[in-house]
Amino acid sequence: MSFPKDFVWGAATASYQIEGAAFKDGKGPGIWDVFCKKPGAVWMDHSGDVACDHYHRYAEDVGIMKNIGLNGYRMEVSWPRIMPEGCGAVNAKGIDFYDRLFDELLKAGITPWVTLYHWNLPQALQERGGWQNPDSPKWFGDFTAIVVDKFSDRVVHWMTVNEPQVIINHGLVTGCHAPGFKISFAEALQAGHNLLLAHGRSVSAIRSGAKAVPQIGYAPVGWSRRSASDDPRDVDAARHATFEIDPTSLWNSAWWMDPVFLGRYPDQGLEAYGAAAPKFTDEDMKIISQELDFCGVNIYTAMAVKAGADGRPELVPNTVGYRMNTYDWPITPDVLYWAGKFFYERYKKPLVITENGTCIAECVSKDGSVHDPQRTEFIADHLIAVKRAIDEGIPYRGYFYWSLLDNFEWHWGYKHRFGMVHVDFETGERIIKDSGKFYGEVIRSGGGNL
Ligand code: GCO
Repeated sequence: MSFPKDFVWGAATASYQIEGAAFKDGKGPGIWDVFCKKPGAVWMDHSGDVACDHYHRYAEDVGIMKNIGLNGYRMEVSWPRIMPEGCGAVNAKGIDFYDRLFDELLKAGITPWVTLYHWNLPQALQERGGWQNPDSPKWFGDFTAIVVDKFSDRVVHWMTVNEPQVIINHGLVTGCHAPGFKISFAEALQAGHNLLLAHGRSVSAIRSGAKAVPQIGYAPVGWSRRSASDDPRDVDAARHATFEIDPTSLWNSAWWMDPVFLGRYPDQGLEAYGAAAPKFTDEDMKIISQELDFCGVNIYTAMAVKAGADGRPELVPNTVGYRMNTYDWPITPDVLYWAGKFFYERYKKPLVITENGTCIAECVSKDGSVHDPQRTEFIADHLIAVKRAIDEGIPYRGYFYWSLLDNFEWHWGYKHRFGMVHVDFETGERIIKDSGKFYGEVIRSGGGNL
């Protein structure tokens, strides 16, 4: 099996989850710095105060990436580290950190792919209403312009917003994520509209300010349904279910991707959400739907559906004892085939898996290694599904494993280990797991060892 010669073999992280140095060198507080201080908000009251201490250990981590053989690295530029108040003043020491990190990556032959918003909102902006404030798109556009001005001589690949579904649902509806609010569904959808406008303003800022021709994408949750079989009726049912919108839920793809790639909210979604749907203008939709260069999607798992007697999608229950990770997410490798097929059919853009990974309760063995066969098999099986899609003409351009390092898993703190590199959170010691070594063999063989 071989992948395109220019296929991007990467791993992904996010600033709050790995950097630490949460209050150092001029960085301003972000919403997660505040949220973690609320007793009980995060498992064991963990925080990203230190995390993987990547802020100080970045050169070692780039060396690990090179050792594994990555040719791409998805990371986030931390908004509160660059602009402590979210607007206005720029923190020179923040710029300096990312200058050094980008230089280290390029020296190692690793291409940086930059996420501009992976949930790290400056607290000062949250205190002005955060994503509920209609000025938030401008705030994000201005932040983007500064990052592009400083780094677009070395950064060509950009993703604007990571997982709008989670930002709005977890941050503003269930409150399990920062800032921990529980607003109404209608207010949440209006905030979601501001977030999509912020994506659009960020695209404009990249296009107008980039010093090199940029490749711009976005990294929503690639929410989907798998087909239970290759029977066309099941495939049709899975395609329909992948883009259908549940009136009581934000968990879907079409509401968050149709405006960006097709320039309009899906009619079925407007009908389903009814009076809760946001107020918007044609001008808004033009801002949101500026041309992108790729369709990034974060995909971990998906349920299967089959066609019922009436052709309508019917969920196929997980088998008893189904394979799962420590989040209880089913392990469903063919999701990368089916989701790739359906997203390419609808949006006609080259695809990048901006996140895919699994969390396992592994540990350091007595021999000093971390043996994680489940993760090795996870990576192999998901890449085999990507190759099946590529062989059918679906243009997958890259795969970013989530995550490079074990890291701060949001409101679960350090409970779930996703990394292909083990981190001892007491000492900071890194150990490349067996899966990381396997991924290196995949990269060196161009997928030939799958
Ligand atoms: C997400 C986030 C990541 C998570 C990872 C595991 O997709 O939720 O982008 O930051 O850590 O997905 O949940």
